[in-house]
Amino acid sequence: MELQVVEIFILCLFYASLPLTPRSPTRGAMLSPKLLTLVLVVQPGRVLLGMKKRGFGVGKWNGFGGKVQPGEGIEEAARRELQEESGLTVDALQKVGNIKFEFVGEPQLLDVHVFRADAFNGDPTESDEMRPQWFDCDQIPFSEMWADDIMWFPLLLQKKKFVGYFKFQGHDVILSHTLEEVDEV
Ligand code: 8OG
Repeated sequence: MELQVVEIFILCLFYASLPLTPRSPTRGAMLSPKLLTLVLVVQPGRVLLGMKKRGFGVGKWNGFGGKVQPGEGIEEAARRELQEESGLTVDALQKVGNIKFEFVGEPQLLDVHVFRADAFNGDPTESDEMRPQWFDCDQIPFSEMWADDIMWFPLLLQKKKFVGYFKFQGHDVILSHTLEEVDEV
Protein backbone atom coordinates (compact mmCIF):
# COMPACT_ATOMS: atom_id res chain seq x y z
CA MET A 1 0.00 0.00 0.00
CA GLU A 2 2.77 2.43 0.93
CA LEU A 3 4.57 1.56 -2.29
CA GLN A 4 1.46 2.54 -4.29
CA VAL A 5 1.32 5.93 -2.57
CA VAL A 6 4.98 6.54 -3.44
CA GLU A 7 4.34 5.49 -7.05
CA ILE A 8 1.36 7.86 -7.34
CA PHE A 9 3.45 10.66 -5.80
CA ILE A 10 6.24 10.08 -8.32
CA LEU A 11 3.71 10.05 -11.19
CA CYS A 12 2.23 13.34 -9.94
CA LEU A 13 5.70 14.89 -9.87
CA PHE A 14 6.33 13.63 -13.41
CA TYR A 15 3.08 15.08 -14.84
CA ALA A 16 3.56 18.35 -12.96
CA SER A 17 6.96 18.70 -14.61
CA LEU A 18 5.47 18.49 -18.14
CA PRO A 19 4.94 21.85 -19.85
CA LEU A 20 1.28 22.87 -20.06
CA THR A 21 1.66 23.78 -23.74
CA PRO A 22 4.35 21.70 -25.37
CA ARG A 23 6.67 23.87 -27.40
CA SER A 24 8.10 21.44 -29.89
CA PRO A 25 5.99 20.54 -32.95
CA THR A 26 7.40 17.00 -32.72
CA ARG A 27 5.49 16.66 -29.45
CA GLY A 28 2.24 17.53 -31.18
CA ALA A 29 2.23 21.17 -30.11
CA MET A 30 0.14 23.84 -31.75
CA LEU A 31 2.27 25.63 -34.31
CA SER A 32 2.12 29.39 -34.01
CA PRO A 33 0.26 30.79 -37.02
CA LYS A 34 1.66 33.58 -39.16
CA LEU A 35 -0.78 35.42 -41.43
CA LEU A 36 0.30 36.06 -45.00
CA THR A 37 -1.37 37.22 -48.20
CA LEU A 38 -0.92 36.24 -51.83
CA VAL A 39 -2.52 38.00 -54.82
CA LEU A 40 -2.72 36.61 -58.33
CA VAL A 41 -3.62 39.08 -61.05
CA VAL A 42 -5.33 37.19 -63.84
CA GLN A 43 -6.33 38.40 -67.31
CA PRO A 44 -7.97 36.33 -70.03
CA GLY A 45 -5.30 33.79 -70.99
CA ARG A 46 -2.49 35.17 -68.84
CA VAL A 47 -1.36 35.65 -65.26
CA LEU A 48 1.07 38.13 -63.71
CA LEU A 49 3.87 36.61 -61.65
CA GLY A 50 6.90 38.20 -60.04
CA MET A 51 10.41 36.80 -59.71
CA LYS A 52 11.24 37.01 -55.99
CA LYS A 53 14.56 38.86 -55.76
CA ARG A 54 15.32 38.41 -52.07
CA GLY A 55 14.29 36.69 -48.83
CA PHE A 56 11.85 33.80 -48.42
CA GLY A 57 11.23 32.07 -51.78
CA VAL A 58 14.07 33.92 -53.56
CA GLY A 59 14.51 32.73 -57.16
CA LYS A 60 10.90 31.56 -57.47
CA TRP A 61 8.06 33.03 -59.56
CA ASN A 62 5.07 33.84 -57.40
CA GLY A 63 2.08 36.07 -56.92
CA PHE A 64 2.46 39.20 -54.79
CA GLY A 65 2.03 39.25 -51.05
CA GLY A 66 3.59 39.10 -47.63
CA LYS A 67 2.99 39.38 -43.93
CA VAL A 68 -0.12 40.94 -42.42
CA GLN A 69 1.04 43.66 -40.05
CA PRO A 70 -0.34 44.10 -36.52
CA GLY A 71 -3.66 45.95 -36.62
CA GLU A 72 -4.03 45.48 -40.37
CA GLY A 73 -6.88 43.61 -42.07
CA ILE A 74 -6.01 40.68 -44.30
CA GLU A 75 -7.44 42.22 -47.48
CA GLU A 76 -5.86 45.57 -46.60
CA ALA A 77 -2.50 43.81 -46.32
CA ALA A 78 -3.09 42.04 -49.65
CA ARG A 79 -3.70 45.40 -51.39
CA ARG A 80 -0.68 47.01 -49.72
CA GLU A 81 1.70 44.18 -50.62
CA LEU A 82 0.44 44.06 -54.22
CA GLN A 83 1.04 47.79 -54.58
CA GLU A 84 4.47 47.72 -52.90
CA GLU A 85 5.73 44.75 -54.91
CA SER A 86 4.13 45.26 -58.35
CA GLY A 87 3.06 48.92 -58.48
CA LEU A 88 -0.54 47.85 -59.19
CA THR A 89 -3.73 48.79 -57.36
CA VAL A 90 -7.00 46.91 -57.65
CA ASP A 91 -10.63 47.85 -57.13
CA ALA A 92 -11.84 44.34 -56.35
CA LEU A 93 -10.12 41.33 -54.83
CA GLN A 94 -11.78 37.92 -54.64
CA LYS A 95 -10.93 35.74 -51.70
CA VAL A 96 -10.25 32.39 -53.38
CA GLY A 97 -8.08 30.25 -51.16
CA ASN A 98 -6.54 29.50 -47.82
CA ILE A 99 -3.42 27.36 -47.65
CA LYS A 100 -1.51 26.45 -44.54
CA PHE A 101 2.15 25.48 -44.73
CA GLU A 102 4.12 23.54 -42.15
CA PHE A 103 7.89 23.21 -42.48
CA VAL A 104 9.27 20.28 -40.50
CA GLY A 105 11.36 21.53 -37.57
CA GLU A 106 10.02 25.07 -37.77
CA PRO A 107 7.61 26.34 -35.11
CA GLN A 108 5.49 28.55 -37.36
CA LEU A 109 2.51 27.61 -39.46
CA LEU A 110 2.20 29.89 -42.48
CA ASP A 111 -1.46 30.76 -42.99
CA VAL A 112 -1.64 32.13 -46.51
CA HIS A 113 -4.80 33.89 -47.72
CA VAL A 114 -4.99 33.76 -51.50
CA PHE A 115 -6.80 36.42 -53.55
CA ARG A 116 -7.49 36.79 -57.23
CA ALA A 117 -7.81 40.09 -59.10
CA ASP A 118 -9.30 40.17 -62.60
CA ALA A 119 -8.77 43.89 -63.17
CA PHE A 120 -6.07 46.31 -62.09
CA ASN A 121 -4.88 49.90 -62.32
CA GLY A 122 -1.37 50.95 -63.31
CA ASP A 123 1.53 49.22 -65.02
CA PRO A 124 3.45 46.32 -63.49
CA THR A 125 6.67 47.85 -62.17
CA GLU A 126 9.77 46.16 -60.80
CA SER A 127 10.33 46.66 -57.07
CA ASP A 128 13.20 45.81 -54.70
CA GLU A 129 11.45 42.52 -54.00
CA MET A 130 9.82 41.41 -57.27
CA ARG A 131 10.34 41.54 -61.07
CA PRO A 132 6.85 41.20 -62.63
CA GLN A 133 6.21 39.36 -65.88
CA TRP A 134 3.09 38.13 -67.67
CA PHE A 135 2.84 34.40 -68.42
CA ASP A 136 0.37 32.67 -70.74
CA CYS A 137 -1.83 30.36 -68.70
CA ASP A 138 -0.49 27.34 -70.60
CA GLN A 139 3.12 28.39 -69.93
CA ILE A 140 3.20 28.93 -66.19
CA PRO A 141 6.78 28.17 -64.99
CA PHE A 142 5.84 25.59 -62.33
CA SER A 143 9.36 24.14 -62.20
CA GLU A 144 10.55 27.53 -60.88
CA MET A 145 7.70 27.96 -58.39
CA TRP A 146 6.79 26.55 -54.98
CA ALA A 147 6.13 22.80 -55.38
CA ASP A 148 2.50 23.06 -54.24
CA ASP A 149 1.52 25.69 -56.81
CA ILE A 150 1.03 23.21 -59.65
CA MET A 151 -1.72 21.56 -57.58
CA TRP A 152 -3.88 24.61 -56.84
CA PHE A 153 -3.17 27.02 -59.73
CA PRO A 154 -5.59 25.12 -62.00
CA LEU A 155 -8.34 25.70 -59.41
CA LEU A 156 -7.48 29.39 -59.16
CA LEU A 157 -7.50 29.81 -62.96
CA GLN A 158 -10.91 28.08 -63.14
CA LYS A 159 -12.26 30.56 -60.56
CA LYS A 160 -12.71 27.80 -58.02
CA LYS A 161 -12.17 28.22 -54.28
CA PHE A 162 -9.96 25.94 -52.24
CA VAL A 163 -8.40 25.17 -48.87
CA GLY A 164 -5.20 23.22 -48.43
CA TYR A 165 -2.51 22.09 -46.03
CA PHE A 166 1.04 21.29 -47.16
CA LYS A 167 3.74 19.80 -44.99
CA PHE A 168 7.20 20.56 -46.37
CA GLN A 169 10.60 19.06 -45.66
CA GLY A 170 12.91 21.92 -46.51
CA HIS A 171 11.61 24.23 -49.22
CA ASP A 172 11.29 21.71 -52.08
CA VAL A 173 9.81 18.45 -50.81
CA ILE A 174 6.13 18.00 -49.94
CA LEU A 175 5.76 15.18 -47.38
CA SER A 176 1.98 15.23 -47.25
CA HIS A 177 -0.87 17.47 -48.21
CA THR A 178 -4.60 17.99 -48.40
CA LEU A 179 -6.36 20.16 -50.94
CA GLU A 180 -10.07 20.53 -51.46
CA GLU A 181 -12.42 22.69 -53.41
CA VAL A 182 -14.88 24.61 -51.24
CA ASP A 183 -17.91 26.85 -51.80
CA GLU A 184 -16.65 29.59 -49.48
CA VAL A 185 -13.21 30.37 -48.11
O1 8OG B 1 6.91 38.55 -46.96
P1 8OG B 1 7.32 37.31 -47.66
O2 8OG B 1 7.84 37.56 -49.06
O3 8OG B 1 8.23 36.42 -46.85
O4 8OG B 1 5.97 36.46 -47.86
C1 8OG B 1 5.98 35.17 -48.45
C2 8OG B 1 5.04 35.14 -49.63
O5 8OG B 1 5.09 33.83 -50.21
C3 8OG B 1 3.60 35.39 -49.28
O6 8OG B 1 2.97 36.05 -50.36
C4 8OG B 1 3.01 33.99 -49.15
C5 8OG B 1 3.78 33.27 -50.21
N1 8OG B 1 3.91 31.83 -50.09
C6 8OG B 1 4.34 31.10 -49.02
N2 8OG B 1 4.36 29.77 -49.36
C7 8OG B 1 3.94 29.70 -50.65
C8 8OG B 1 3.75 28.63 -51.54
O7 8OG B 1 3.96 27.46 -51.23
N3 8OG B 1 3.29 28.94 -52.78
C9 8OG B 1 3.06 30.23 -53.16
N4 8OG B 1 2.64 30.46 -54.40
N5 8OG B 1 3.24 31.26 -52.32
C10 8OG B 1 3.67 30.98 -51.10
O8 8OG B 1 4.65 31.60 -47.94
